[in-house]
Formats: sequence, C-alpha cells, structure tokens
Amino acid sequence: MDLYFLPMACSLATRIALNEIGEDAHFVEVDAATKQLVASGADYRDIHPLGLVPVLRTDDGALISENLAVLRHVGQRGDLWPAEQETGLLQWLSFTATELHAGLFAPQFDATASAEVKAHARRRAKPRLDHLQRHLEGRAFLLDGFTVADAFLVTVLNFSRGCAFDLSPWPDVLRYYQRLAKRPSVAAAMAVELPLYVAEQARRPKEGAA
Ligand SMILES: N[C@@H](CCC(=O)N[C@@H](CS)C(=O)NCC(=O)O)C(=O)O
Repeated sequence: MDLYFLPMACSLATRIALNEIGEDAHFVEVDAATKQLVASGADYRDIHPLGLVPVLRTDDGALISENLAVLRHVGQRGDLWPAEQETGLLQWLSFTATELHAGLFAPQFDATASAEVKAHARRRAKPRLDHLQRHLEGRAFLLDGFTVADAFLVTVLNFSRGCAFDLSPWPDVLRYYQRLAKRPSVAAAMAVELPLYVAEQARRPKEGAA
C-alpha cells in the first residue's frame, strides 16, 4: 500500500488511522509547490490530475483519492469503521471535510484568497464550531469510540495552529483537540511529519526572492 501525502496536510488522517490499526504503508511525499514526488522527482499529477492528497495505492494497484474514500478503505481494514455507526461516520466525515476543511481552513492557507475571503470563512465557521462544541460536550470521541472520523477531525483542527485560528471560544472542541493530539497514534504521526513540513517550508522560495 502506498500513501501519497503532503506533510501535516489532511493526508495525516490516514497515517493516524494506519498507526491506530498497526498497519504500515509506503509513504510517498509530494512537494506542495512543485507537485513532484520528493524522492523521485516524478510528476504527481500523473497519479492525481488535481495534485491533491491523499491518494492511496492499494496492494492490487487501485488508486483511491478523496479523504472519505481513503479513510473508509483503511478504517475497514481495522476496526475504525464500525458498520453500525456508518451514518454517524459519514455525517462527521462530511462535516469535517466540507464545513471545516474546505469551508474554514482551505481559504486561510490559499495564497490567492483575499483578506476578506479569509475573514468571511472565519465568520461563517462560528455556527459550525458551535454545533461541534454542543456535540462534543461530555464526549470523548465523535462517536462511541475512536474512528476514522476522529483521525480526520484532529488533523483538520490541527490546521488552526498554522493559521492562528483560536479554538478557545469552543472549550470542548479545544479540549478534544488537545487530548487527541496526545493519543499515541496521533502524536507519532505528527512527530514523523512535522520535520518534513519544516523541511518543505525551507525549500520554498522566499517571497520577494529572485
Ligand atoms: N476533496 C479532497 C481535498 C483534499 C485536499 O484539499 N488536499 C490538500 C491538502 S490538505 C491538497 O492536496 N492541497 C494541495 C493543493 O491544493 O494543491 C479530499 O477530501 O481528499
């Protein structure tokens, strides 16, 4: 199994899920700026035309893209996709993908998004986070136990650090994030990817440089 990833991006959720179920994979790093595979220099767009991660290549050679599909595939290899909670899984995975990842955080990291677009996304996120706060009050996980939905949510909430988005107005969301960030599968995934992220940032041409 190959996992194509960008350091500390949403593909981290799949690494967390793999850690959680004790499976290894061949992790293939993509360079965010050039869209080349870091090790070989090959063009990642030959694998995913949009250049997006994650993509999982299964052992029989099938390519799976989109977080929800990749996480379902990995979750079902272990016990992170409980069939009896499938509706809840889809609900929270979709909420995380659309309302938080695409709706709130993607514009914050988009160099072409204006300050007004970024501010609008932040305002629009408030009722979404209120909703998440109400759900997480008194709960350890999104559903009955740790699932791929938690692997995805902790990954996306971690983006708040990179764009100075303050989670403290939602104390149960913040507590959930801080607690899950210490979970061994999550902490180990971050420990591997953080140095790769720092190296990737160092490779990027500095703004204004020739
Ligand atoms: N709809 C996709 C979105 C994935 C996505 O936005 N991936 C980001 C990293 S978090 C990415 O690959 N960004 C690179 C780019 O936009 O060029 C999914 O859920 O898998």
